[in-house]
Amino acid sequence: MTDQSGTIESHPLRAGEDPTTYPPTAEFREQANINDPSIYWRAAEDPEGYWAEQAQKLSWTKPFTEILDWSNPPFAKWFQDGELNVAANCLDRHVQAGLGDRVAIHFEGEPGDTRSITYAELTHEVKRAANMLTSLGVEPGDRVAIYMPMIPETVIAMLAVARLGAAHSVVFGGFSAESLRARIDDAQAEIVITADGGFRKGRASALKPTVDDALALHGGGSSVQKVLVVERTKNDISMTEGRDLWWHEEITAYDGEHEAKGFPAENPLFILYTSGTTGRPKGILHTSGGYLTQASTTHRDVFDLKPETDVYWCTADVGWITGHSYVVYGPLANGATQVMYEGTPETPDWGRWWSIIQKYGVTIFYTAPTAIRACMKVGRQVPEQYDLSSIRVLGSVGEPINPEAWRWYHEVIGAGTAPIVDTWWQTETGAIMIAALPGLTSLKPGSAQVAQPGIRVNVVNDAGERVERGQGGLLTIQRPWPSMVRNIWGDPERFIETYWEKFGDMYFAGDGARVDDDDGDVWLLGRVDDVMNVSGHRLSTAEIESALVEHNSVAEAAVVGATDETTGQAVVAFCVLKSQQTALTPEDAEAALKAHVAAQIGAIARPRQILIVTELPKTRSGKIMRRLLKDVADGKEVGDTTTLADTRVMSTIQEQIRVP
Ligand code: 6R9
Repeated sequence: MTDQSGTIESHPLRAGEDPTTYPPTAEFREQANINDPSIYWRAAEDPEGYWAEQAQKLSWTKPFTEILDWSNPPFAKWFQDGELNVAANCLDRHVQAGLGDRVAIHFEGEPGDTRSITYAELTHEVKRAANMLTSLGVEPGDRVAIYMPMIPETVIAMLAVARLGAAHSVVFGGFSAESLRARIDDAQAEIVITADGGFRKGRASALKPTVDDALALHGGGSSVQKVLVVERTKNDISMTEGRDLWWHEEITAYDGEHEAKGFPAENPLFILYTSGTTGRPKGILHTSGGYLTQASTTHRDVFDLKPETDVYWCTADVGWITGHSYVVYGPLANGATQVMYEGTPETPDWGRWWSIIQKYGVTIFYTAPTAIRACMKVGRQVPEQYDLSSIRVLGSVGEPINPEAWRWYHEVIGAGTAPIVDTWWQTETGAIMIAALPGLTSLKPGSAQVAQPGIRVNVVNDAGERVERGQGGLLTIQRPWPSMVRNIWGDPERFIETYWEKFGDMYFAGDGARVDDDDGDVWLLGRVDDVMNVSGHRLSTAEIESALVEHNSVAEAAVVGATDETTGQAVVAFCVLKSQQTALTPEDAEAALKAHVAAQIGAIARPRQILIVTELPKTRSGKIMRRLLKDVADGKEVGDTTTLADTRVMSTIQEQIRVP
């Protein structure tokens, strides 16, 4: 369904879908990095050869001779006899190529302070930080926790850790002390890098006190030896003698001489925790050579990056995988110039993002559907006040983009011409797996469309058989890919069980999908497990349920992801209170429990609504029927209740609650 005329075509329509497709214009196609469709079949014929060719674009201190070792599935090894330094690939090699004066990061602080940092400067700072970390005892293989706002030092810290062959574990700054501590303990991190605070929504939001609280939990003893604190907000914080150090004071002792050593391609690069179907977050382990290969390849080809002229901006926080792969590793490995913004899109007003695009002449913009919907609500008159004509490619990530948001993004932000690449991938996949290539693909609003060259996906039924085109099923990935999750940190059994047990040698993504009858485009249909997607962030129903039942007033809790116009899904909890607590008004209980969840997990997990009920619907075997509760939360007619132990429960619940 690709043509060169730039005219709009139609494809067979399904309920709720937009019938229009948007082929690349002849002009875009002409200049695109990838404009020869034979890339798909060439990569399909020899995927390993394709990935090896991409890996060669990095610089290796010791070239690899073996591409993939899949002799012990599901534990893949890519390029394993090769050695490289990930940070040097993102820094030194650009400087050596004479690109030291190119801006790597245009930083825009929320209060309006700005810094433009060239590749030479960034390299210098990372070398100094690497020297500082070495003298604090960081060695190859160690883990360093990073709990930071969106400021350049966060990138510097990540790259300095990577430069030493150690692994970082970045914890999103919105997570609570409990969540931070659980992640520190699981990875046994010896150093935490943090900041006094960061600017969000017009004020300083403290971070260091949360680190203090985290380290004081469970009697105070932890793996952490040192806490390095970057000064950002200058809010009042306390420093623990012998443990806490100011970054700006320490760093003065170190110069910018640091030689990057090569490390094996399978050396751990980072651990990033994500929600799974149980209460305990999983430490997703990524390694070096394969990860960097796929992050950089997809960043270059999916966004059609021209590093000499483009100004790229991904709005994700580095606390998420999108920030790792498409703020730090992909763009820097490609020598891109990018914008990094500290704050929220509505500060000081909803024009902030658009003013940043105008100011820096952003050409490639990558954000999430939830943000687009929030901007839509505010209205097109806001972005229309700014000159967004520099934009030539738009990206979307985190959840399916509904056609209405797609069209708004396309027309209002992309002037009706910029292609939108809808990118499907996961923390576990490490890099983009399904997305259009903007010089080749006729775009279909709402579909992520095509597996990347060298990637093979299949939609299968429960028995692992391919479903007919047009039918829904489970999304699987057929072959190992370079940036795939290597393990769950410290828990190989859970790794096998979660992703591989269901279908043997195929990776089970946890998403439902459908393949189009006409051209095989992939449509994502949402999670098929107990993972919710709130504003593009993954939250586990089980994790929030266990936080709720830890509260002394709660006897039982069930959490569902209700449909929400802006955030995609929203957390709705149903709680049964302990009998002695029934004197609490439902309003008081709701407020107390919302605050409790935010304190336990983090503000992102705070339920939109907590409904106090006297009983939960269960099957005869005692399983909570969340499907029925989701119907209630969505204000829909409640589905089939025949398998309930007590079929009256649902009518009692509906009488008890008020759904807005
Ligand atoms: C990158 C990221 C992964 C889950 C994934 C899926 C959903 C992400 C999507 C999408 C439809 C897209 N998801 N991108 N669904 N279309 N373009 O978001 O990673 O936080 O691990 O979430 O997000 O359900 O399984 P992560």
